[in-house]
Amino acid sequence: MATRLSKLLSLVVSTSIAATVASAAVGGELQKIMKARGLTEKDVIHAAKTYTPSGGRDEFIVFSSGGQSGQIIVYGVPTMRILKYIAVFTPEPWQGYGYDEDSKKVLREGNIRGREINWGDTHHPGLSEKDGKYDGKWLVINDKANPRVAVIDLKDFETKQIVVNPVFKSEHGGAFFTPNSEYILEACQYAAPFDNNYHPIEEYKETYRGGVTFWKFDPKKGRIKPKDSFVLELPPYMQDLSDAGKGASYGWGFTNSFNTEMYTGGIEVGMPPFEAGCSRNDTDFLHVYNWQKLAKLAKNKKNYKMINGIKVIPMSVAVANNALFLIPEPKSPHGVDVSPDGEYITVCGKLDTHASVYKWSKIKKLIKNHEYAGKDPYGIPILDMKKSLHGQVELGLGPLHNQYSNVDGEIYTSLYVDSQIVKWNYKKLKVLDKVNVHYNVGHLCGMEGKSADPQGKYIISLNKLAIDRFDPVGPLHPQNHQLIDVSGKKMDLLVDMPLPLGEPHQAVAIRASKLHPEVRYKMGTNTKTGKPHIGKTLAGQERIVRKGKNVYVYATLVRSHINPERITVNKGDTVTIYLTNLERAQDETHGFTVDNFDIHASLEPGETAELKFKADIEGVFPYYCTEFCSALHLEMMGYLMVKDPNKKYVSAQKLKMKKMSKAELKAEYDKTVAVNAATDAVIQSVVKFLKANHYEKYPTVKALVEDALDQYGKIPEQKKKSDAAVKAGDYEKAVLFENMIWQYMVKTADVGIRAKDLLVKKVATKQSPAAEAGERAFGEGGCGGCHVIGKVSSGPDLTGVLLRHENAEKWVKDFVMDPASKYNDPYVKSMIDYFNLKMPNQHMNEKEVKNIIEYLKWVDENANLF
Ligand code: RUQ
Ligand code: CUA
Repeated sequence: MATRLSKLLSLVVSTSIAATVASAAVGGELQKIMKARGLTEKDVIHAAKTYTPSGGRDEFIVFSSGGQSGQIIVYGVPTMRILKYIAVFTPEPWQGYGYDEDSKKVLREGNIRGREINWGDTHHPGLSEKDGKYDGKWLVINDKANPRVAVIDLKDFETKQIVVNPVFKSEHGGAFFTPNSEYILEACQYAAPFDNNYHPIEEYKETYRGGVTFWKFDPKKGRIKPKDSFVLELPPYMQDLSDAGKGASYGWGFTNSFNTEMYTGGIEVGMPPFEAGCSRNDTDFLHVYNWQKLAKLAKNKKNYKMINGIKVIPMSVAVANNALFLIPEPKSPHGVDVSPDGEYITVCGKLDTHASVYKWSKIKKLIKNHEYAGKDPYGIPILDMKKSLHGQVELGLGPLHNQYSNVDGEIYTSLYVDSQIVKWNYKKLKVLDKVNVHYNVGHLCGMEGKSADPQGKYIISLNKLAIDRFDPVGPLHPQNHQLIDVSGKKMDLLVDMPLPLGEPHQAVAIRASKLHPEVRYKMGTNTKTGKPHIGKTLAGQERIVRKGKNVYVYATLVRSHINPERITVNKGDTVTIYLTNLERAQDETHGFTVDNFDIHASLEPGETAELKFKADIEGVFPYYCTEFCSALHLEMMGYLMVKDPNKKYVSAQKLKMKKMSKAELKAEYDKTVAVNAATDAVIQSVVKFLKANHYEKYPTVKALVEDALDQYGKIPEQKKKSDAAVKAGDYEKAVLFENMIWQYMVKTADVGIRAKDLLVKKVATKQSPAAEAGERAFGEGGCGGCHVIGKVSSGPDLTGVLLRHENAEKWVKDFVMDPASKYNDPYVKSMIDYFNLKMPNQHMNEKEVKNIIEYLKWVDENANLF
């Protein structure tokens, strides 16, 4: 046991700590926890591999499709912590998506034939590429149910564009970028007529069609250009997953299919079901096409037809130009995945136990020599399967998808039926390892595992069923993503993560360091277009404009008020509210709603949004900020008052309130001014400290100081108004302005003190691990409730406590462990009298108290900073 434990500890404990000390100290406690929670050594190692301490970051960021939620789920690896849901095809109120006018415009780009669609079946997220590597700029995802593709900007993780496929009626094999983000591939799934008319199923072979759409992408602007995009018409085989060639196979694309039988089912007329007829043949077809050539063809009118506003290249044109071929592949295949160098194309046969590895150089040679094994009923040349294959490997039951790693030849494949991930070598055609997953894995996600530069390290298994893995929450279970460490010879399953938001199909992972999201927008930005918003409103420009029955409100939000605070309109008016968040501070988002009107906006720093509604009911409606943004968040509100212009309102003002005398008001004014002067003195002392310690040298501190000064800079304007009120003899108003000054001072001090605390940490001597643990124990043990370092609060200041007593370390230790034993000590007695409080027993252990003493030593070393 002793050796096993020390082996474990050397993994768990940082090697910088002397191993012997560490195992003695941590071992005891760790062992206790392991016993109490029933954890094995292996469990603890898995925890250590995935746990990240508070404030720590992940190495990779995963974008997972949100399935039927129509959203995207963002989480970190290895912690598997969910960071965000990106609203894509579905309204999402927190982000205001679908509840403010600008995001509604994006969502409504997804209307099909003039009709609103408010959900999506998201399947395959794709990251933009440069030279086949992820560049961290754009993310796209497809909707299988309503054939659409959406573009998300990774600067702010917001959906910017949705395009509808005008000819497909269903779509699955997208969205996949070509290696320089020239195009996004989107392959059809269920074949259907390209036009919008009725065609009887008996004419399936003649009038139903499959296809691949090539969406032209502008990688600079991050938008799809539908006018420059085109569709390749394909037979009504059910096209499935696709992948763009890269490296050796750059310029080509690959798409699987099933139901090359072109079976159409018909249970209701006594036919065997679709599933029986569509898997009769031993093989289906891998479609191989040259998108570079097709793109050139699409430039000339004679090569395409316009259908529903998009260019469609007929199969015959593609065939005549040597741009389309078929290769047989084992029946009902699913994933097709091109190797990092583009030379190998691995196809998994859902109903076959094999993976088939095709070799690009062999395919290329057959194409070059026009060596065909035959033609399909539509005249498309078929290449010989054997002559195109590098080889086949028996993997297990239900192979679906593949991911590559950083090791040459290494590939990972999901086995749906066997509930396993298999690691094998696609060059040597050899199985290397298998690991069980829970249960029925669909896709799997490697770290940049489908790019030209896979990073290895982890595989995530995206399981379709969770069954018994989590606490039951009703018959609908969460989905289960499992993280697997693949850095060693054997795969090691680390942890389960439940995902409760639709069935996530595929996920893509990118190195976190490649993402550079913004902290704030340029003031007044329409975030959906990136341009200045027509409703941009700066401080001082707030106004309400009426044009007939339209009322336009130009409003601003800043901690902690909304300007204007009253909006009065007539019943029947259409109200447009432009809101600008004037904050520049990091994470200072304000939300906005008018109660009862089904509108909501989320305003990140610098953002302007537009809300619009018809004030069709009379009444008084509070509006407020919906994000807890500051201590005075609840006060961040106003009233919308909707009057009926045809009604006469009788005044209800009956109560005569006693008013304050002028002398009383003057006294209140003087008191407020004095409080402000005292608060300002505190601020000035903090500013002095910050300057003396060169806050500008530390970017995080500097940003906080700038935020604080932002607030402080608003004071002179309020002061002017206060002075003017005094001059006019209106002390009532002057008091209110002085109060506003105080609010700004509090906000300044709030951030300023945070900056000071941070700066203290930067300039103070480095804390020993024990002192660090002591500070934590001090905080968690509740000591801070009475003791504030550097200040007398409801208990004495502890700076210098170790100098105040003889044999002080022992004295403090005894006192903390058993305060009552010293209640009669004359010094303690005097303190109890002074503060009218007794030091309570916080039941700390000896270790914690020792650490706290180390922390207090560190405090004394740096006493000049507090
Ligand atoms: S699919 S579980 Cu919709 Cu990507 Cu294979
Ligand atoms: Cu702004 Cu709450």
